[in-house]
Amino acid sequence: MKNPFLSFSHVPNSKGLLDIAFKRAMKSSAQVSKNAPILLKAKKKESKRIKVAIEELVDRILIIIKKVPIIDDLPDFYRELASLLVDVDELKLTLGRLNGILPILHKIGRESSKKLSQIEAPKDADRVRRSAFGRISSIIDKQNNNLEYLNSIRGKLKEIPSIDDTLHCIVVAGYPNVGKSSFVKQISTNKKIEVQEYPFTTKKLIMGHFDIERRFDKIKIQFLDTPGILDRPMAKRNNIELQAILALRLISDLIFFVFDPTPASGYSVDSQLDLYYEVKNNFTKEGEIQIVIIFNKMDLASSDEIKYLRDKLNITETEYFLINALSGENLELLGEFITKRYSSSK
Ligand SMILES: Nc1nc2c(ncn2[C@@H]2O[C@H](COP(=O)(O)OP(=O)(O)OP(=O)(O)O)[C@@H](O)[C@H]2O)c(=O)[nH]1
Ligand SMILES: [Mg+2]
Repeated sequence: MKNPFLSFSHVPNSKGLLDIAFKRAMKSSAQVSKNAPILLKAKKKESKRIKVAIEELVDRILIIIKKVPIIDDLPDFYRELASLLVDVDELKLTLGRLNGILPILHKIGRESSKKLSQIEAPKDADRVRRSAFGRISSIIDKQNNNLEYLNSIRGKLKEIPSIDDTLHCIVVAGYPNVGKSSFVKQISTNKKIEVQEYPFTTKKLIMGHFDIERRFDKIKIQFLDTPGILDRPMAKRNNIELQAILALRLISDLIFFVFDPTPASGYSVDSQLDLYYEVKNNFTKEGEIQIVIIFNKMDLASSDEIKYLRDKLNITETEYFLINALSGENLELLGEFITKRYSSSK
């Protein structure tokens, strides 16, 4: 399913809303016969302006509210990810506060109509309209923080990758700084992925694709780059690490676990091993989901470092891939592995 937050469009601030509403109001024209008394003309003109301004604001606010997906109704992945990225209770309260001003706007409309019906001089109609616009402005201005808040969370939610659940999804996980992003960037179509020499460069889930060419068609495989995870209790993990956990738990159908056998990442091999076992024990659905072991940074790794990791994992030469994610060395072996594994699927 496509990221449901893509329909959550830009939210204008209070000034933007008021500018549009008042501009439309001032351009509106009331239907009144040419020969009508000046007082009646003035009343109709200003009454129409107030009505148009209020209708415009109510419509726009309702659109803003409707475009925010109802998080509780979303599929697990999007619902849980949204809860990691934003405070869902605060979002609900914000929408409630915005919704709460609608009856107040309607009330201003009714009160202004009553005042207009009581005036005796045409110039008083203008005064009533100005006072109504003043009250409207102050109510909308008080919502500015709420409008800006919606816009800020929109920025975070629209960056959630769209996961196509009709396609396979390989989740690439491991410790920070081991080369996960370098690997996904190298093997997938997504060349915009950021790679840096410091840990926690990746702060969100990022999608790349890998195409398996068949005789008559192509199969698209999704590759999900994830933030690094530290070996620590789940309750201590931050919302960045938890996004990776969420991807492992809910959308992987194959896990690529990347190790850095060298000291380059700044994290010990033993901590990486502890994380590996945690992932293996918790996210493979009792063997249903395979973990592919990748030793990265082969250009830096000594044979002792590789042997140490291999012995600790108790695996043979054929049970892991040794790669250089920067140069792409040996990546074709992984490409062949993926092709072999998935080429017979739909
Ligand atoms: N020498 C060498 N450096 C590598 C290799 N792969 C990645 N690097 C470097 O390792 C550093 C981290 O790479 P990233 O791809 O950002 O690592 P990451 O695992 O995505 O890191 P986080 O997003 O912070 O978790 C960068 O400086 C890369 O240039 C490799 O195979 N060899
Ligand atoms: Mg990264």
